[in-house]
Amino acid sequence: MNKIIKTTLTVMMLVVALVTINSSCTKQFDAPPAYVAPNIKANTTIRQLKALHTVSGNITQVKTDVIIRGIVNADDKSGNQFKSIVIQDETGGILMRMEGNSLYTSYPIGQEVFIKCNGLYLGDYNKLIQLGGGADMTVTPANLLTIPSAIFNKHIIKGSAGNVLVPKNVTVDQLSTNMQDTLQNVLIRLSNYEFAAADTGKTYANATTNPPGSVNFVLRDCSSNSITLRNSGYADFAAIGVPNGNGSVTSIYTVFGSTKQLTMRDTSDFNFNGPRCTAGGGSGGGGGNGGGTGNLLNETFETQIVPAATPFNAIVITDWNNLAETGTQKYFARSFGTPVNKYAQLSAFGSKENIVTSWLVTKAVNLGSFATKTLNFDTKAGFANGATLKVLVCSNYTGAGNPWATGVTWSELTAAFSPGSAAGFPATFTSSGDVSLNSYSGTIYVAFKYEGADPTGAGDKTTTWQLDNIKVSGN
Ligand SMILES: [Ca+2]
Repeated sequence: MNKIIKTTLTVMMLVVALVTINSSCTKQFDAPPAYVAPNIKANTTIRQLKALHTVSGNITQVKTDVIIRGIVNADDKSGNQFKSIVIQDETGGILMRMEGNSLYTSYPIGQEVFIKCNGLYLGDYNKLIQLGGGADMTVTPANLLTIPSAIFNKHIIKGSAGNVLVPKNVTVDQLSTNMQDTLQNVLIRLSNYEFAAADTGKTYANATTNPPGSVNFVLRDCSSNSITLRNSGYADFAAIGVPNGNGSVTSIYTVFGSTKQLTMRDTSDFNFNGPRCTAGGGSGGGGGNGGGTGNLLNETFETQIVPAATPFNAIVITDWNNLAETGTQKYFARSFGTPVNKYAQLSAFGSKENIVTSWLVTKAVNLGSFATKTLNFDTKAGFANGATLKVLVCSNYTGAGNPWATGVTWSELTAAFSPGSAAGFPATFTSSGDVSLNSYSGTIYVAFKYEGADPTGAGDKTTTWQLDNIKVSGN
């Protein structure tokens, strides 16, 4: 009897050990502790707080227990924001001047924050209202100082992470330079805009000058509407060419005095891939792109929202398609590392689906009249056991509907893919190398097709593929 109990115990321990080994093999990251909401409530809206600041140039200290709540809509990750983050609630937005760099590691886009404003200072920079940590009254106009990092935790209480902000679709007429405008420092989207033809060969800012220089562009729509886009030379996208087409731009609406401005977060805020307003003008004779370098597509996934723990979000990018052909698996936005990098990830693991075939299809890419057209992307294959990722290109997809439908013709491209690691993840992403698109012209779509399997029993092909930095450039 004793022996039976002992044997049973041994078997049970073996089972426990096997389960532990199995889960430790497949668990890729330690789960963070469960989220507990802070015990704090806002008693004031951002609009009400901003209403306390009526005279441009004044700086006043908040001396009552005002608490606002907001979601971070822009951080300093790309470097286009400097020593600041921007938050918004349902009533408006406000910029917070904060000491230090890499603020995004604590206050990334999507982070909910409660601001205990008592003791902080309210001011403006050329009529854009800001919250700061002090005032330098020795200069004219007085200078609003940053909030010292030592008192971040006293004034900034973190709530939930990974909140998704939907940009407000607006027209430029709805934006005003009134200091109390409720759209200032709010995430907005303007449609049917483009860079001036003379600017299409330029980069987002001047990265190569010393010091790097900010650049102002005027974006125009096909009527006579326009708005200024101002980019910092310190932004990590400063050296990238601006997009040539026409489309929507998502940005933080800001003002500089009486100038209406956009502050972009990253290049993925631009979706300028449609035909330009005056197709016969700038591109007449096929020379519209001559001499310039075009950044036709550049997706870094950095504006995706990645919660600290499950459930993660499927990748959502305007005019992209993230679709499961067989099974139900989609590409998810995930992140890793310090500083954090975001990417698209898909694995058949845990799906229990016999066949997992999934597509991530880019928006339309207009190859224009460039002579040399190149695709680049990075991949990493973890826990590799046979699931494949292919890169495909198509000229007759419409951008909507099933890319695998009959009559939609995809061609597989030859590219370098991550060699993969069976035991975990390779340390680095593998560059695809320059994949030529020279045999294509006009509008194309690029697709990444995952093919795996997670059947009961043998035959697993559950490799976790990670995909980043999808770029099409013309020269
Ligand atoms: Ca990335």
